[in-house]
Order: sequence, then C-alpha cells, then structure tokens
Amino acid sequence: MRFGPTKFPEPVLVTRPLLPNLDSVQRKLAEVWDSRWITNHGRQHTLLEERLTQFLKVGQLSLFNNGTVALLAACKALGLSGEVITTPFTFAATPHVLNWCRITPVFCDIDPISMNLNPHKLESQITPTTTAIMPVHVFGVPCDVAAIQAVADRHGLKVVYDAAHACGIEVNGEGIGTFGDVSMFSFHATKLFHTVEGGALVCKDAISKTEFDLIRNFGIKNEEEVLMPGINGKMNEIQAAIGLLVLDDLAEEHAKRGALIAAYREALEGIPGITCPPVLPNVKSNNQYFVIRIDAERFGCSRDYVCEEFKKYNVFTRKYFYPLCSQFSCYADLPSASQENLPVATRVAEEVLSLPLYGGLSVNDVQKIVAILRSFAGQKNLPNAVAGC
Ligand code: T4K
Repeated sequence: MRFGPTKFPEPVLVTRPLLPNLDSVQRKLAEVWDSRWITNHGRQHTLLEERLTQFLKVGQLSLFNNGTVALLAACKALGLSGEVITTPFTFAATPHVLNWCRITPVFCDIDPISMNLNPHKLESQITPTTTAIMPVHVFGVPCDVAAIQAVADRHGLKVVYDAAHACGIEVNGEGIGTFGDVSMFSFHATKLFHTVEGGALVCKDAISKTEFDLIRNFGIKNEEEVLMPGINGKMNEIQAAIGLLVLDDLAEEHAKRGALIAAYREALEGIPGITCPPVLPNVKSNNQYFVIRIDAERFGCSRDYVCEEFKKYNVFTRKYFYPLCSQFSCYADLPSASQENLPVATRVAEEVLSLPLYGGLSVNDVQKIVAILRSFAGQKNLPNAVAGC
C-alpha cells in the first residue's frame, strides 16, 4: 500500500538509545550500591568483559570509558608514529585520535559500494614513515579485511580497525574483531549495544590485553610500580551495569530493527536515484544504521534538499559523514586531503543520508518516511511543493 506524505506529530530522530526497563536498572543499581564498589574494575566490569568477549567472538577484550580513548590507547600500545593511512569518510574521532598521538593521518580514497577504505588505493599512499593502516567498518559494513591485511603484511604495517559501528557483526561466522592487530568498538548511547558512553579494544592475545589494561589505568601495575604514562580510560560500574542490562535486551531490539530495515528496502525499491546499503550474504549485520545514497540527477533533487525538507515533516535524518574529515580545517592542508586524491569519497559524502532506525519505530512509520521521500522526487525546482505540510 502507498501512503501520501504526512507530517509526524512528534519528532522522529535518526536514532534513539535502547533503554532497559527502569525497574531492572534500579535492581541492578541496588546491587552496585550494596557492593560499595562503583569504579576501578569491579564485579559488573568483570562480568561485562566476560559476556562481551563471548558475544563478540573475540580472544581478549578490554573495556574503556569511550571508544575514542580506547583508540588512543591502541595507538599508544602499538607504538604507532609517523603516518597512518585512514579513510576520510568517518566520524571526526578517527583522524583526531591520530592527531592526538602526533601521527599524521593520510587520507586514502574509498570503495564506491562498501564506502570503506579501498585496498587497491592503499599502496600508493605508503611512505617510509607509514606505521599502520586504520580502516573503519563504516555503518557496520565490513572492510575487505583480507586485501587490507595482504597490503599490511607486504609492507610490515599494523592494522588497527576502527570498528565503532561494528559491534556484533560477523563475517562467515567470525567476529569482526578478530581481524587486524586490534579493533576498537564504541558503546556510545547512539550505538545498538551501549553503556551510555563506553568502548572496548579487542585482540587475540593476553599480552596485548595486559598492555591495554595497563594503559587505561595510568600505567599502574601495582601500588608501587607505574610502568608507562597511561591514561584514565576506565569504564565505571554504573556504565558496565547498564551494558549488562542492554545486552539482555539486544536480541529483541536487533530483530525489531531487522524488520524495519526490510520494510525500508521494500518501500524504497524502484525509486530512481535511491540506493540502499549493500546486502552481504556472508555477513551477520548488527542493524545499527540504515544509510541510503541519493543520486541528485536521477532522483531529481539533492541529498541536502531532502535532508532539509524532511524536517518540515518532523523527520530528522543525518548526513553521516558529511563533510569528509579531510575537509575539516585542521586537515584540509594535508596533501592527501585534496579532492583529486579522494574523488569517490567526495561524491559519496554528497549522497549519503542516514534514515531513522530504532526499535521504537513501526513498519508503518517507515512506510510514511519513504512516502515523504518519494514526494520529493523531481521537486528540486519547486520549493513550494511541500509547503503547508
Ligand atoms: N569512530 C567512529 C567511526 C565513530 O562513529 C565514533 C563515534 C567514534 C570513533 C568514537 O566513539 P565514542 O568515543 O563516541 O565512543 C554520535 C555519537 O556521539 C558518536 O559516538 C558516533 N560515533 C557518531 C557517529 O554519532 P553525534 O554528534 O552525531 O550525536 P548526536 O548527539 O547528534 O546524536 C545523534 C542522534 O541520536 C540525535 O538525533 C539524537 C539521538 N540521541 C542522542 C543521544 C546522545 C538520543 O535520542 N539520545 C541520546 O542520549 O555523534
């Protein structure tokens, strides 16, 4: 059934956090209160590390207070320096972490379908000072991990995955965190699994985990030994407790979002100029984002027009990730930031639009959102077409 465009009575945001039932939060907090242990690696923290290690199918996992600090710790632990090759099509945190470690981010172009680092473009960016590659599994679409690893092996480079979007993703039954030297997950409130703020580093061996654990606790080994200049990257007990509760509700939220994604795909089918995210048969998705591409010429109006017009219907989409990180004033002067070096990323950033996706939406809501989108087709030169909605 097709709907006409109608305005939502309440704002529909791009996402809403999964909130555990308040009674269960109170019970859990009572447990924490009784223990009188509220941070510095308590019981909730230990339990969450154990459960996430299993859930993510990884060897070792260290919790952090957020994904950005976790990524900083990974760069420190691996001793990265000089230049690190990364994608411009990511959240600001990715290049900022490199900058904070006095590393120069070198931007490499992306693949037009996956929107991830294009492994075939990597080699031309390597210089004698390159120490690592930092790819991002953008919107949970896995990078071409085999091709990236092959380049890294040929040149003796480390691979640090920014897997902020990829919690719960599996490739051929393997946890996405098993690839590369280390992966960082973000558990921010806007992620499907979250701890309000939080993150983790995952790796294969216990030696690396020991290093990550030291760095996140000021480098303190024991009361009398400080082994390195670490940082405060600790996740507290309240965050960990929320994480345990969110984990209990995750399967249900995942299924709800799966149904919404199916509804989006069905409703969007056949709209000229609209492309849905790729379907990857060997990948278990986490249903965290639903990002379409809008080809302005074929659809008849630009992504920016759509994003603005949606607001008149109380629908608040997001342009993740526009502008490209390479366009930020702090990076724009880097040689790798030039548009000629990044033609695909430049185009993709003009086309992407993240549509609302969270369990509180209904299939009917999704159909209404798509009906609104359909009504914009070809309206570029008719600015009054949606007036009075
Ligand atoms: N690497 C990548 C590739 C990343 O995407 C991120 C974070 C990181 C690294 C760093 O990880 P963390 O250090 O954050 O763990 C949001 C998140 O804050 C950020 O974590 C995330 N990426 C990024 C993609 O999205 P904003 O600035 O877009 O968030 P904001 O406040 O505009 O919220 C987005 C939507 O969610 C809004 O429509 C409102 C809704 N919302 C948000 C919050 C916080 C709620 O309904 N409730 C809430 O509590 O960055």
